[in-house]
Formats: sequence, structure tokens, C-alpha cells
Amino acid sequence: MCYYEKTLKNCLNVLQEETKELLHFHTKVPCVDIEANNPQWSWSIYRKYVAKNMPVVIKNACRDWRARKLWNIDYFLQKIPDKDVTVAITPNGYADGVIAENNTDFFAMPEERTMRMSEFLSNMTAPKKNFVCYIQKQNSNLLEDFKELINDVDIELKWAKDIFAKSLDAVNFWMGDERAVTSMHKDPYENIYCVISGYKDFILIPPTDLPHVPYKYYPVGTFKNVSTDHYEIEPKLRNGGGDCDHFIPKPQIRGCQEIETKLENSKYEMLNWVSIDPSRPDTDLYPQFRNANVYKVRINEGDCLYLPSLWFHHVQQSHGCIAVNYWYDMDFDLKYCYYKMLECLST
Ligand SMILES: O=C(O)CCC(=O)C(=O)O
Repeated sequence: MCYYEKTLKNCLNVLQEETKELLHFHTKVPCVDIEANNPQWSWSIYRKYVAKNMPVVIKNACRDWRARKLWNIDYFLQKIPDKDVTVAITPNGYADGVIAENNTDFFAMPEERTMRMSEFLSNMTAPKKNFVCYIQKQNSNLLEDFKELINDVDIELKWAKDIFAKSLDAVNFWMGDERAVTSMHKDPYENIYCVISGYKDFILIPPTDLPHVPYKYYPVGTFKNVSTDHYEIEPKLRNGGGDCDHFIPKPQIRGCQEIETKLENSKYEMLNWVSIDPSRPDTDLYPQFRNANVYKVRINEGDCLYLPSLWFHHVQQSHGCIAVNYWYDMDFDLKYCYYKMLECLST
């Protein structure tokens, strides 16, 4: 091992030890009760959790919303049966996840199909084999696509606005099949995730554990013509009009000749994605994952999770679970600068 390799290893060990020290008193995600009418309360949440980039469950945060009483299959069938909705469809529940096809691992995106809400709901009441439906469009779809439902939730979320001191970036509506899995990833958002009906199971890993979270470059494909007995993965060709910055080689691989050459020679769009499934981690294949600080937390209906920016998360749910989440842009502060450096060091 050369001098630079040794120094790098030492640096990453220091980070690992400091992180363990920092987190040792948190064996599970902390939990507090909402005190929305107490102006001091949002300050205490800011000081104890948000400023420290630590997750917290906020019990009863949406307990009293109209949506909690109203939102269910019968209500949607009566209120918005003919509404066209965008549904992510996969044969296996893995939208935006890694799937093996003809001996190649792909990063597979879902087929996005427009269907009537009544059709989506019938897929909830009578789920079909190899046909997993999930409303998961993250384009502020509650405000854009489900205007009829807006008055049933607290759209202002005053306490969160006080904490983040900025306006919302997006409010997303989620409803789906228990087989749907959101694979491990991170977002540049502060996230308030509210469960209206059912429950969500989150697996969380702090951003400081990036060196223990294995990544790989995968060719990108999209599920097509998903039906109960058929689907295809259509690979995305390079220079085919990719509209997502995920598809652009990240700055941290600049200078790594081997990866650059591989990407340049690939005929497909390539995406750098987490290669481990934290719900059944293969630690023989990825031994470094044994060092990760893994938190599992169930968010029950009426409660919400503050999920800090850049925390890795993997999400599963009860069947027909309905949720709404609020995204606030993260602060691109010093923590962010350190994180970008860590990305380079961990490559
Ligand atoms: O609920 C889910 O399936 C995923 C949620 C998520 O990834 C997010 O809110 O950023």
C-alpha cells in the first residue's frame, strides 16, 4: 500500500470512528410528539435534529388531517374515479432499482402509464401477478395532479416552514402496492414524510457512511409493455436525449481513467447507483457494508418522519399505503462541501 493509500485509509477510519461516537447514543431513530401550537417546539426540533442532520419521527404530526378520515379506496372511487393518473408499473416492484436481465444488471426505470384512478384502485383491491402499480411521481403531483385532494391535508405545514425558513419545493402523493420497493438512494432535500394510511418501513444510513455503501455503474433501461405475462427492459442509448443529471459522469470520477474509458465506450447510458439491497444485504460480496450504521424505522399512520438531506433511504410499505411528503431544498452549506469531498475520497 503506498503512502497516499495509507493516508486515505486512515482518514476514512477517523470518519468511521467519529461517526460511531456521534451516533452511539442513538440505537434507534428518536421519536417526539408534535406540539404544533408551541412556537418554541419548532426551534427545539431545529436545534436537536435539523441542525444536526439527524432523523426524527414526529408522532401525530398528521393525525388530525381530514385526509386521515377520508382517504381510502372508496373515497377516491367516489371523488376522482375518472381522473387520469400517472402510475409507475414494474413486474417486480423495483422501480428505479437494479435488476438482472440476460446476465446483465440494469438500473431499471418503471413503465409510466396513464390510467384512470378507478383502474389503479382496482389494481390495489385485486393485485395482479407480475404487475405492480405505484403512484410515485415526484413532480409535486399532489399540487399538480390531485388538486381535488389538496384541502384534505395541511398544505402549509407551518412548523416545517418555520424550521426550514423557505418555501416548499414539492409536495408528493404516494399510493401503492406492498410489493413496491424504493431502492436505496439519497436526495438533496429536507424531507417531511407523512403517512396518512397504513405504514412505511424505512431503512436509513447516514451520509457519513458513504464509504461503506457500495456503488456501481449500471446501464440504464426502462420497463416496457409490462403485463401479467410479459415485460421487456429497453436499454437507453447514449446521447439519446437523457434529461437527468444522474446520467452525466459525476465529477468525482473525473481523473479515474478506467471508469471514464468504460463509460465512453458504453453504448448505453450509465448510472452510478447503490449496488446493495439493505433489506437483504450480501455482506460476503460487499464486506464494507458491515461497517454501515443501519437504522430501521416504521412510520405509522398519523405520524411523520423528518428525513434529513443526503441520508440514504430504502422504503417499503403496507398494501395500499397512502402518504404525502414535503420536500424543501437542502442548504448547500459546509456539510455539503464536506460531503462532496467524501464522494471523491470514496470512489
Ligand atoms: O415512499 C417511497 O416509496 C419513497 C420515498 C422517497 O424516496 C422520498 O420521499 O424521497
